Amino acid sequence: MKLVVLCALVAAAAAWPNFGMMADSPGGASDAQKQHDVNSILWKVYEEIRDPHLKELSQTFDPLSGHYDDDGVSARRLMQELNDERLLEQKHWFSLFNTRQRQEALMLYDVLEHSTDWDTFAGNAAFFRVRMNEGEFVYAIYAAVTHSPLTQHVVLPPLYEVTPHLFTNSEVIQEAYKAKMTQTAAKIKSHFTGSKSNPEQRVAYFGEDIGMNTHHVTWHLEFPFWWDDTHEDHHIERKGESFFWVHHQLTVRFDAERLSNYLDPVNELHWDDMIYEGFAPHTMYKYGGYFPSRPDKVHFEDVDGVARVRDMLILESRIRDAIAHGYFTGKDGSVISIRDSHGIDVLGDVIESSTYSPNPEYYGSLHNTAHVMLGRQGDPHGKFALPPGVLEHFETATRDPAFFRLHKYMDNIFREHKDSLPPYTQQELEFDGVNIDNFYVKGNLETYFEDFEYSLVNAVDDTESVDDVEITTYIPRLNHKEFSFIADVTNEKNHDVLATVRIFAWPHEDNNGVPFSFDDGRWNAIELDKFWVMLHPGHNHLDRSSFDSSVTVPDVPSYQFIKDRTEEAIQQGKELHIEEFESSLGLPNRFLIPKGNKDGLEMDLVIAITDGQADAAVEGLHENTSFNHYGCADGIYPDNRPHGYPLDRHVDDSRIFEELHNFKHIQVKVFHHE
Ligand SMILES: [Cu+2]
Repeated sequence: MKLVVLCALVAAAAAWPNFGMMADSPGGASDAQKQHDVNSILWKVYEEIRDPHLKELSQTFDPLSGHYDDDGVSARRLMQELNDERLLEQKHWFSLFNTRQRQEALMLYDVLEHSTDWDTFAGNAAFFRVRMNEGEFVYAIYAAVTHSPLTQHVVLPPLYEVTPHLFTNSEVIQEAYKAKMTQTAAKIKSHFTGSKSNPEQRVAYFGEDIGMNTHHVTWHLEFPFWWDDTHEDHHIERKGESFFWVHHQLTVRFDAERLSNYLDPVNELHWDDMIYEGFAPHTMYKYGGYFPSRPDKVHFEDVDGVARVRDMLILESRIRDAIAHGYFTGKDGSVISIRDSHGIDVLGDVIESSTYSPNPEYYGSLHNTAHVMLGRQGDPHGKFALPPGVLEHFETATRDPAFFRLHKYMDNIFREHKDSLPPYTQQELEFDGVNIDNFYVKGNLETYFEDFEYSLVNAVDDTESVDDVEITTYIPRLNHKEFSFIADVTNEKNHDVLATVRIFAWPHEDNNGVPFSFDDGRWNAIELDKFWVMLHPGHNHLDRSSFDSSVTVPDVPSYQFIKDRTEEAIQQGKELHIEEFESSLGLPNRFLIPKGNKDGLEMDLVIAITDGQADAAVEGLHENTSFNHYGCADGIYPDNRPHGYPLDRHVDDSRIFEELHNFKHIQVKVFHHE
């Protein structure tokens, strides 16, 4: 429910009959009160609860007496597990890819999701916070706040300040402990993992950016692979396709960052090939030791209890067979055709795999198993009792450069399917009566690094009798100057027409200076923006700021900022207004364009204006362009077209595009300012 108005309204109205405006927030508490409780329940999550009311609730609340829309089935189930002492101990690592741990976290998610009033939600949160594993607890809270109609307007505090260990180098964490022990305030400099002898270090700012990590974690929270329609109140539309798209965009963006840093695009990882790049995470669990390392150039090994390399090859060939056939086989032997625009959605469900996969028994779970396989290559037989690897957490996965190689492997499977569809014809792409006369960028495409500071106060242990000292860390992060896309567009009709504006860019040439073909370029296209406008008869001047891009969101504000604003609202009896931060699903706006370089990273920039009436799945899109294009977990996805349209299909003859009046293709350069 964290998505913008357009998506949220549709589902909330259906799922929650009492849904109203912010003032009478559903569930019997104000938004500010809910925000206060969520802030407090996640604060110092490894310590005792500090908020007196929640602390009392943790002792007095009885989950069996709460109000639920499932007759208390979920609450009774979790209480039974608790009383039977089957739940994972506290102060132990947690990984979502561990089946039993995930089930436990989801048992609590179910209890919260089925709570119909705030007293029940907050009571359960307090009760289980002191009785369940902290990692499971945090996951359940994040998932429930994301999806519960009760928490529609609650802003989740940045995960990197709730569980900083997963985002911060261990050297910095140790400094933080020292600062706490000596009661000396500290502002600690963070470095990216690795040394300058490692070429991968040049792009570590991408995989280790905490805003990018937040985007990735949030996507997986909004579109969970465990989401089961039989237990939830709605179906998540185009989840498999969104899985493809969000990872495709990370893949092509990472390659653009590499080209800017004079590195070759990544090669795909393969089961019968070597894993060339090793990785030393320099990250530790709060409880459970260091994340395991992997040396350079190791061959994939079977992982005990997970899968054999051979199993992975078999799964892959079954999926490739289905692509070649143009259909999957369902559990009951039914034929599920994928030779159309919807095919990518089925393929995404199969590859991830999610509960939406038509036949997980046969096609397996390529993505999730691959993450665990790769994560365990440091200790495949469990000889050293190491905890899960970075790839076994969405928070940490992108730190390992092998993540992008693994996703390139899956991205190429997706491409095989997309290439099996017929190219769009000129007729399909035309938008009659609409001409783009001029297209350019106003302002400079210029990137730079800035220092970003965040708090580590939740990383260290303490007790109520020991005062907090300020402990923060700062790390460089990529940003860009503001610029605008300008398009002069003529509408030859004598009435208004609704139009969809789609803007993409791709690097002009590879690391050897060889220009990409239009077909390769368009596959590597970074989506920069998508919005709807009403074109009036005659001339229209479109001026779209880079800060308004629907691909991106503002960075999540600090935990302290959210707490301060909440307390202010409560004290003054006012409404809380932090809605611009309700969704952290998009990429941080800082990451809109890839880092430039001193020669200027040459890019192809294209704009396509297509028929908005045919594209729009919802009314009024031109009045509210702030939807998030990475998907719409709880409502109708606004665009009828496939993600990446009109560049999503193979292009035999680029003249088809170049001759369109509703398409423009220019070259630009992105510079970097040291
Ligand atoms: Cu992912």
